[in-house]
Amino acid sequence: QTLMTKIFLSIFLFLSFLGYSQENLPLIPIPKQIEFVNEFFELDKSTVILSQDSNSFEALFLKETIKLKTGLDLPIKSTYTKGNSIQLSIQIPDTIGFDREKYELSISKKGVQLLSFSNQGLFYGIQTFLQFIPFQKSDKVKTQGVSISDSPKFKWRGMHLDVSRHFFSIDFIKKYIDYIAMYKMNTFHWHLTDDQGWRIEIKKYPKLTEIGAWRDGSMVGHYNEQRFDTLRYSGFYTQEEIKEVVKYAQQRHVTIVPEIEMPGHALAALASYPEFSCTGGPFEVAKGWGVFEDVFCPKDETFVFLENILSEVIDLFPSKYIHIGGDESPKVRWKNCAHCQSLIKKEGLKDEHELQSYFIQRIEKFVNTKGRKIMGWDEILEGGLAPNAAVMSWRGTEGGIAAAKQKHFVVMSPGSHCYFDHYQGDPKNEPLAFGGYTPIEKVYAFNPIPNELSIEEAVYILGAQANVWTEYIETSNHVEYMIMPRMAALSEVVWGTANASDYKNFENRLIDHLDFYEKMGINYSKAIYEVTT
Ligand code: TNX
Repeated sequence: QTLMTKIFLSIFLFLSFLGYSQENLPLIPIPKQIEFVNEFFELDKSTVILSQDSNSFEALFLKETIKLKTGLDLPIKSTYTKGNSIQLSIQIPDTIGFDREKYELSISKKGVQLLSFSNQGLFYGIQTFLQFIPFQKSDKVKTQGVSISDSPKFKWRGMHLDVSRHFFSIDFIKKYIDYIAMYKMNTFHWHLTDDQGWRIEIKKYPKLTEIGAWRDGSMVGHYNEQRFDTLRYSGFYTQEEIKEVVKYAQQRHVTIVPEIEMPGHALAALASYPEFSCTGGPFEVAKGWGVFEDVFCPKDETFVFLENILSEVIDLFPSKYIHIGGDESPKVRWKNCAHCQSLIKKEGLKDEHELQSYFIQRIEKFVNTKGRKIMGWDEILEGGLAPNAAVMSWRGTEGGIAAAKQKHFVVMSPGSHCYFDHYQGDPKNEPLAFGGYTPIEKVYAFNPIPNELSIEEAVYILGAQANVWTEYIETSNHVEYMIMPRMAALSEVVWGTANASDYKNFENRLIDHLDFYEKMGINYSKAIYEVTT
């Protein structure tokens, strides 16, 4: 061979190798590091799943999903057998502060090796490996050789769901958790209470669900039309059901953060126990959407009531954070309440905003005594942030920026990029939505760390989440439509590998996911195919 042929040959090999690019792999979120190996792994009925613990959830999950997608029913074994295998191994970390979410996946002719420091990392590696396997009955599946090293950028990779405006069954909540886990997200923010319905059983206060979980009609059509139906509407989760869901989520490495709204968005609670309002009521569970003037009154009895509720909530949910709401709480009742005004004087407060801050701080103290932390919507900044509170920034990123500068932890969830109740396509082709326009490209372009923050301040940004308010979303089918495929885009943002300038690359990888939704019977929006003008 002459030198020239050698050079030509290597250029040719190099170019054909470039043909394997990220876009050919249907991986979402795309891993941090991928190296292509020029060989294939063949999965067939002789393949064995090797797991130190053959009863681990991770091994079973891998087995069941391979079976669902291909029909192949692979055995799980705990000791090495010769031949073709998918090996799951947990490594003992030799450093403190190791990354439990990190994993390494190598796929080669010889087999599949998955390595992590924890079951959580293994689970993410499994999710990645499963994306290599087409959803197609087959007794031989060829997968591209790769060597992947991967870990997420953000700790909080969340999805929220409002179950007050409309109620969703436990079975659907489990599916929702499956979707979160499938995209390696790790937080489910469960918005359990609001004006239109109280959805969690509290043993000490049974009227919360006997009365508060029901309403005598619902708004229909757009808010501006002010039309209502007269159907009784209800739904709530028993504590037994909640325990079951918490366990289900734990297996899938999803933390559930419950939200109990206060002092506003409290009409369902006040309809059940009007004595905790400033006027004494009576009240009705709200039928329409919006913001209501009757809120919890900052009386000692109200704090006892809320603390008893929070105690039961804390016993059910092991999450570090308990979300206490704090958003959209009108101050007019407090302005006209003698008790509130004398409390303002007694505590040396300036106004009702500082009274709200006093309210949240008092709740924070209680939650902290239980070893937990509070998180609230960005309104909790007004009148002074409670000392240990984390902020969820929804009215843009400004609240989050202010909180991070005060060294408080932040989850970014701005209406501009993270509201999945907004339209994702041209409103004339879409079901009625709250308003706003948040197409998938916009979600994909979101950066949870605003330029205004220094490197030291940016450390306080825990991550981001999408919110799904359900005023206009009545069915689980419609919830799926609103989140899919936008949450795929968000998952790559919070995993930290989204490249907004190469949206096309993401879109190419998404095609296989749409096919997966199709085969799984998951509803999704086709707005992505819309020609934008
Ligand atoms: C504002 S976002 C709310 C919700 C509504 C939502 C509609 C937030 C903290 N509060 O109560 O459902 O707008 O998008």
